[in-house]
Amino acid sequence: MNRLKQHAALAITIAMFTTSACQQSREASKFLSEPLISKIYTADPSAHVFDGKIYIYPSHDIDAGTPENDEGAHFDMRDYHILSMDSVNGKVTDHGVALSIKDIPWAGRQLWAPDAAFKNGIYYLYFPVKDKQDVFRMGVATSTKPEGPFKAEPKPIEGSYSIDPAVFSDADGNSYMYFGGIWGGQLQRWNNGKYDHNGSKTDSGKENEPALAPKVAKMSADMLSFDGAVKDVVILDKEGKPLLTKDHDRRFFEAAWMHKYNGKYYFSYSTGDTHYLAYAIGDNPYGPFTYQGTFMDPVQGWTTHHSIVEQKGKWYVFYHDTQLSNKTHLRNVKVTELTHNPDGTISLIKPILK
Ligand code: FUB
Repeated sequence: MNRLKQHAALAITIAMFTTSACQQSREASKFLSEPLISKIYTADPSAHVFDGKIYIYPSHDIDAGTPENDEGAHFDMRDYHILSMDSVNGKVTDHGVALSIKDIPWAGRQLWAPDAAFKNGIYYLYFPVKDKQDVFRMGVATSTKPEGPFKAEPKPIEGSYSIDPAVFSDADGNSYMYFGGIWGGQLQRWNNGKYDHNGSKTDSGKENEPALAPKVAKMSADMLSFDGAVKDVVILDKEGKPLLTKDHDRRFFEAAWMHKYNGKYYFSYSTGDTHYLAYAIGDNPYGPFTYQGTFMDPVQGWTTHHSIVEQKGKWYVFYHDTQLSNKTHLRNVKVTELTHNPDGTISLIKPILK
């Protein structure tokens, strides 16, 4: 190659590199945060601090080739991987398969959003999966290590149904499971403890009635079953009236989470079809909770699901979007800081930068 050609080749290489670097930084700058891992797709991150370290219990999204339908059949997940990091911005470790659907004797299909808890030296992994009759139930699996592997109990938790378990342990040692999800999460098909296989696919039809309530159940001392009846989590507006079904911007859809801040109980959730993360505050784990507002604007992607956790005096929200794939069912988990204002409200987070 003569000198002129060498210069031209170098100029082209530099131009290509600069263009691609610019594109990447333009692309990256659209989002508030970057995916925590990119080797596998992950979603619905339930984060906990165990032994000072952050452990994330996410769904493991895969492209199973299952056609999309209104009931979320395309979210056809088969196992869980647990992620950990010493602190936010630290290296993220994927601990590999912690529990596989083939090792859950009663499971049919679709391992959806899990959560975890720790008590008396045992780690508990709670998970929703459809049973062999295609009804979502909650299972529990145990391990002596936060990252698993976990061994599933032979049967679902008695009295459990629907999706998205979030287990909150209070300072007095009592633990509670919050759960439920409408539409694909099947909550609208449950009435007085009975499931209607031909029930509605959505919550429409009762627009002026109180919205379907998420559920809460106290956990038994061994964390393997419910101690007593499942109760409604009542969410009221500031006038003390229940949120209505037609109030899609505010009513509960799925992705329950509970955290405690300054002695108050913060129940947070996704509004589903309107894609907000919202929160309501109460004085005890059962509520009622008073709706406060949204704390995260819609992410890229249809679903939005989060967890809120404190580490070293800072609060974080773990969430997901579809930055890596731009496909609804192939998501990636992210984290950003969350701020409680002096009056107890939570500052609004904008996950997409304008
Ligand atoms: O990951 C499957 C489902 O999508 C979850 O259970 C919902 O919360 C939504 O994120």
